[in-house]
Amino acid sequence: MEFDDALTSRVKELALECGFARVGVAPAGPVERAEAFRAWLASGFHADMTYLARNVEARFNPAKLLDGARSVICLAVSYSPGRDEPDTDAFIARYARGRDYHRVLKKRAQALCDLVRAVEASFVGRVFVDSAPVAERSLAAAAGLGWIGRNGSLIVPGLGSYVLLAEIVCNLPLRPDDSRQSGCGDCRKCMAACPTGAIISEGVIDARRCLSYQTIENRGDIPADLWPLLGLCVFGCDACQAICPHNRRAVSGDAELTGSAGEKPLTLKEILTWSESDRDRLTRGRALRRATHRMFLRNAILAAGNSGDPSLLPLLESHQADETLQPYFAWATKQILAAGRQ
Ligand code: B12
Repeated sequence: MEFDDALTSRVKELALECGFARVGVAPAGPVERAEAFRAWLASGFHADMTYLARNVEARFNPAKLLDGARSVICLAVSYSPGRDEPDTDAFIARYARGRDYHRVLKKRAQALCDLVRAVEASFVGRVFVDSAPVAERSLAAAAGLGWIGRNGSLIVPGLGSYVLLAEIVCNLPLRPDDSRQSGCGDCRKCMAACPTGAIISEGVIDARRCLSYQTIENRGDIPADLWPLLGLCVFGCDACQAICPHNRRAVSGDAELTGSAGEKPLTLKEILTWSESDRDRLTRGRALRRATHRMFLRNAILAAGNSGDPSLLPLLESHQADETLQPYFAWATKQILAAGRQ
């Protein structure tokens, strides 16, 4: 295939102008790893995220997502705090502390499409941000943005793994980048740091044990054996990323995503007193919105139990009457009372 090197360089310059920290190109053809993905599904590691089992072929072949597709422009933005941030007693995963990344990245990618079209009128492209069956990490790795770490995340040299991904599948003949070697070396800190042992082998996560799945995706009940392991997690978990040496060295990321643009950190006291409309108002425009009011309460009650903080007991009691939260309430109360006796 003939590639247009001048156009490739111009597209990459424009991507940086649109606010992306990294850009790379992958060919719009079959991506290796479809078999590993199928094996992951067959093991049941996807829990109840049954949508992942649909359209596996398209997920690993972006050519199926656009007629005439030739290239995938892979884009990354950093949300790294760039320092050790003090956490409150309600742990919110870093990716969800700022504005909703789907919106932020989509807007920037659409602006990039407009600029590319102005340079090359024949451009046709489709933007994806976690919005369709697209193997985003595999594509980003194929486009040389970084490597897949033992924690399963894409690690970008200089940025670490606190990055979010977007793609533009397009018809332009862009030159693909080379993929990179892993930079994890012998380090296995992430595997040891996972509170639930969810990293069952290198880069393979059993979502059923992952606290990110349990607190953000699981709309039913969290298995009781995980309650004490949840720690203070109310929305997601960063244990396998916070320990990563590549994140300790990373520079700070985008203010829109890190929450440094003005979002106030949440506390257990606040969440435990939220009404449905408080939750609605305070999660608007944020990735936090994915959890329902009941999920926030369920998670905050468990975190309160793990905090051992007696000042939270009266707030817990206000949820006693909710039948669906009753087992969590009973357990958390017992934990706090037991902590007080020690
Ligand atoms: C389902 C999902 C989850 C699930 C399952 C996670 C998992 N590890 O599979 C849950 C809810 C647990 C989850 C958690 C998180 N998620 Co999530 N999630 C997704 C989603 C929608 C699909 C991922 C998927 O298909 N998983 C199944 C596994 C088997 O596939 P995979 O992770 O892509 O793994 C493949 C690659 O690693 C590849 N591979 C491995 N080695 C190599 C080597 C080479 C050379 C190549 C080419 C490929 C390759 O093979 C694997 C199998 O096919 C993607 C968005 C998307 N459409 O891709 C976001 C996504 C992966 N999530 C993201 C984030 C931010 C998170 C959290 C950090 C959020 C949090 N803090 O709570 C955690 C991290 C947990 C972890 N350690 O993985 C980001 C990750 C960015 C990054 N730096 O990697 C994504 C890409 C969203 C985005 N648009 O930015 N997530």
